[in-house]
Formats: sequence, structure tokens, C-alpha cells
Amino acid sequence: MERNIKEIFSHFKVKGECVEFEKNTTGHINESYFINTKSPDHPGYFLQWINNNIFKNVEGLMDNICAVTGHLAAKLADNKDLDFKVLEVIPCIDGRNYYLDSQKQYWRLYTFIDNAHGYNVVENAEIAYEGGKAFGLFMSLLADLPADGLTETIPDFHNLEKRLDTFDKSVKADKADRVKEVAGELEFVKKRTEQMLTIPALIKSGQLPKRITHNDTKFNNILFDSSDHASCIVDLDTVMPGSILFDFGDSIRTGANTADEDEKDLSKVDINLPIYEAYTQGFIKSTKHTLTAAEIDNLAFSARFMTFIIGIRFLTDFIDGDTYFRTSYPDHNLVRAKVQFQLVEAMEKNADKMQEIVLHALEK
Ligand code: GN1
Ligand code: MG
Repeated sequence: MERNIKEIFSHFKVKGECVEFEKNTTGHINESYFINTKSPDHPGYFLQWINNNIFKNVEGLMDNICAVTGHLAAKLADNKDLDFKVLEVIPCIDGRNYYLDSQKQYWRLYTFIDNAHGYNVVENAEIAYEGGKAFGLFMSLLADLPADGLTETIPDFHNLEKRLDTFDKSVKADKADRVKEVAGELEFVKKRTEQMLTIPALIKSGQLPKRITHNDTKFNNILFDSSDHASCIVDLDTVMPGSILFDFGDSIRTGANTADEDEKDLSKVDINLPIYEAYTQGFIKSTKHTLTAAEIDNLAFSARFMTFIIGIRFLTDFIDGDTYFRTSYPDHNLVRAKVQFQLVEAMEKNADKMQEIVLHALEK
């Protein structure tokens, strides 16, 4: 779809004009643009198209983001020693926290965070530690925000039972005639289903508490400043009630993989244990005071659980003919799924070590 970015930007409560813009290509769902006003006194901005096919309730989603960023901003104002930033939502001229254009497309605007960078593959243990601390802090700072005030932006987002159900239906329907290409992957899923279902069972029974969690804690959703201090958490679309295991697990899936999420050479995919250890130490440092016994018992396993569930989602989308995640080539989703499953296997081999690392981090 052709987007008139300059025109869209003009509907927000900003002083400058968009002089130039650049598309950011990292996300799989929304579309993002860096806006440069070239004005010395007006900062840059970050404009995003919100994918309404996936996020059905944009009003609720934006209210969530405003509640969360408002809460964080107040907390940070009271705790000046916390060197942490929060995204700032810029309202639209009509006062709403999003802009609805003439083609019924939703847009939102943030101030741009200067001199920040992220990591797709984590380079060293210090960065992993910083990242773990930051996501742990994010969750801790939100602990006293009433969860029932937040909308579930994607219901059952990390509900494995529902994901498996959708997956089975896709396999049966075989819309894109691709099931014949994934026999090995179907077998892989079947073998592990029972064990993976222990997590939803613990959630259902209330043994794993519901908290306000981020739910999309890809490592590249942490912004680092120029001295590599983790200073801001971004991509808040899925902040809603969830389990802490979702957040810990998804960061390990992305940050402690030795390869990219869509690496074609599977021999490059492995769990980087020093990175895992450093992230775990940082995360536990920020969350130790609140973790329950059931959360601690399942923390290491959550990395495998999240890698498995995202693998199933990529595989389902491949079978469906690529309707959810943005892809760049025909079997992109299959490549992504294979990477996830390869990583699950690597984690299985290292399960004892991963558990020991959690216990060791708790003693520190
Ligand atoms: C999507 O668009 P992005 O990269 O922020 C997805 C996550 C997946 C991720 C896989 C709303 O996130 O759940 O883990 O791709 N977000 C949504 O890379 O489905
Ligand atoms: Mg996201």
C-alpha cells in the first residue's frame, strides 16, 4: 500500500514538519518509519502503522500503551537513580492517541530515542546481562499497575493449547498444499506436545501467577545507549496479563541463539550458554524479590517452551500460505520454524546446565 508518510505525520501534535523519512524493516507485523524534521529544536520521531488485521482493537491497544508508559514515566520520575527511559506517545491533533487515516489505517507516533541501538544477535555477556536486567526491571516497575485495567490485545497469545488447535486445523485444511513439505516438523511437534503442555496446565491451575508482562521480549526490543547500557524497552503492543515465563523465554529464544531467527544453515543454530547465563543473572537480579517457586522451577524450561510455541506459529503460517508474518521469500516461515526447532533441540541437550544456571544466579 502506498503510504503518504509526510501527510500522515502532519496530523500529530508536533511542531516541525517531516523533511525526510526512512523505513525500518525489523518488525514482522507493523511498519515503522524514522521521521526527521531537520529542525534543531524538534527531535526526531518514530511513526508506526499498526496492523489492524492482527491487532483488532487498536483503541484498547493504545490505551494499554498509554497506561503502561504513563505508569513507567511516573515511577522513573520518583526514582531518579534508575537510568531508564520510557517511550512517549505523541497524540494526534484531534486528541486521540492514534491517527485513523482516510483509508481506515491506524497510525501512532513516538518521540524518537536518540543514539540508541539494538541487537539481533547478542555480542557479549555484558550486553546480555544488561538486557536481562532491563526486561526484569520493566516487569517489576509494572507490578503495581492493576492488570484488569489492561485489554488483552491478542487473546490467547501464548496459549499453547490454542496454538496447537489452530496448527492442527491448518494441517487438516492444507490450504497452500504445503503439508507434504513438513513431515519432519509435524513429527517434531508431536513428540514434544505432552511435555510442553505442562506450562499451560500450571497457568490454568493458578500455580503460575498472572502478571503484567511484555509478551514480545525479542532481544532487539531492548534499546541500548551509546555506552551499551540497556535504557529502554520498546514494542509495547502486547503488554498485557501473562506469565513471566513468556518474557524470560522469548528473550532467550532470540538473544541466546548463536544464529539469526531465519538462518538457513542450521548448523549455526545453538544455545549460547554464556549469553544465557548472563541474561539469566541480569533478569534474576531485577526480579528475585518477586519470583515464586513455580516460576523458578520453570524458568530454564520457559526458553524451550517459547521457542517451541513460536516455531509452531511460524510453521502454521507457512502451512497457511504466509498470511501472518511478513516474509521475504516463499519458504521464509519454514526456515524460521526450522531454526526454532533446531534451537529447541539444542536446549534439550543443555537442559541440566540451563537449570543449574538459574539456581546459581539465585544464590548470587
Ligand atoms: C512478531 O513483529 P515483531 O517482530 O515485533 C510477533 C511475535 C513473534 C515475532 C517473531 C504481535 O513480532 O510474537 O515472536 O514476530 N508479534 C506478534 O519474530 O505476533
Ligand atoms: Mg512486536
